[in-house]
Amino acid sequence: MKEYFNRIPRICYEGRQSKNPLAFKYYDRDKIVGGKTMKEQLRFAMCWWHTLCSEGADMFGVGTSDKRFGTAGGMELAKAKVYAGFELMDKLGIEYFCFHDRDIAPEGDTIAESNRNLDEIAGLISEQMKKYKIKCLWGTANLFGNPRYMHGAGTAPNADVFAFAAAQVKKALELTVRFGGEGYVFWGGREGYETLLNTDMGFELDNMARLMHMAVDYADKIGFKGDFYIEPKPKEPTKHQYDFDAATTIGFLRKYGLDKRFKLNIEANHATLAGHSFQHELRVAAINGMFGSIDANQGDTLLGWDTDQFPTDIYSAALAMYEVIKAGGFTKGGLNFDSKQRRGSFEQEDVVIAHIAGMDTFALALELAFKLIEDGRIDAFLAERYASWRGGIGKSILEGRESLETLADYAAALGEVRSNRSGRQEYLESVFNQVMLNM
Ligand code: XUL
Ligand code: CO
Repeated sequence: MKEYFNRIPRICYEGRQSKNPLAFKYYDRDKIVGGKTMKEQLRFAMCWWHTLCSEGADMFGVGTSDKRFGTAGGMELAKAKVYAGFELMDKLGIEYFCFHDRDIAPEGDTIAESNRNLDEIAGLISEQMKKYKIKCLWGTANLFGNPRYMHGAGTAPNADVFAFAAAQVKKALELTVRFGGEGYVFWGGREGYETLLNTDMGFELDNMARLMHMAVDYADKIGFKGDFYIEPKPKEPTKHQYDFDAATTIGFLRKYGLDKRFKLNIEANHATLAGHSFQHELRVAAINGMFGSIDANQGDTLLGWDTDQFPTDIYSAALAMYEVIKAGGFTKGGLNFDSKQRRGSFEQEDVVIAHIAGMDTFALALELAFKLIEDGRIDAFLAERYASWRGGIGKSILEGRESLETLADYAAALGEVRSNRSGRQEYLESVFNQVMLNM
């Protein structure tokens, strides 16, 4: 059988002293952390689109990485990607993958032809899943690449376009069920606007929800047992994406009665584009009972677009894992590397080194997050900070025994607030550093 990553051995854990670029320094898959193995806690997934399709093209030039896998293209290439992808996941010890319909098979001239292509490749993927014991984390439909989606898909002003989007979602759901996928993602794609002058925003949002309700109904019909997710993103490709951030998306889901069926897939770089931290978006999802999954990557703080870099920022990853643990850990979700190596990192080794860097970062982040919780100083500080709600007037407010009138009397009797305490931000940040550096 052809070996596609022929310069890449099986990637093993060698420990923190190792200087071997093709080895894990921190990701020790069977190590128990927080009562489960690292592998079970982190649930890493390879994303088909960047890892097997993106060649590093940008608006100034064509790609630099060769992702033709020795083929002339078309279905031959789609098949080669299946073999190459499973070989790569196996070598890296990644147990899940995520896909768009159009990543795995080329679009044909008709829906029937596109679906035949998908079925043929799905057969091959199912065979490889069995062979390597690799699973599907989630599937999705690419409702943004084809020119027909120039004005949106579920939010298109043209009903024919909506019908094409529905056809694609139907097939992508069937494929996800066929692969036993644990989730199905709606990322807004071109669901947004360039100018409100040509946009009926309320109607477009109604239609976006209509498409999602149809998806839920069909998923129930075909026995989909996974979670539905929306992946918030504020801009790019449209100037304003309707799923701007976690809070906006939750408002949308509640307005349209979709909140019981949907959770959020939080992507780090999308959070920063929205002007939030990764941790903030995870916290918003969690406090609303909608934390689901993560697209693991990072942006560049000096750039205003979605650079989708492999995550290497331990600080941000550790705070993210702290939120994940506090939210009860992953159930059906996981850490999908929606990340691509830089355009200049074009050699075969680079895609592997990039995944190693990302996996090591999250392994360290996982351990650090548990250490922070074990250390207890942050939780103790928080408990103390809100102590006034456990007795006295605070308790009475929480129990519903106070009103504006009674509180006005209470405040007047108090004269002034003398019980404020420091927020100790610098202390808490130094606790974080101390725990991290003493690990
Ligand atoms: C785009 C993005 C997508 C989704 C899946 O920014 O993140 O790749 O993750 O459609
Ligand atoms: Co993503």
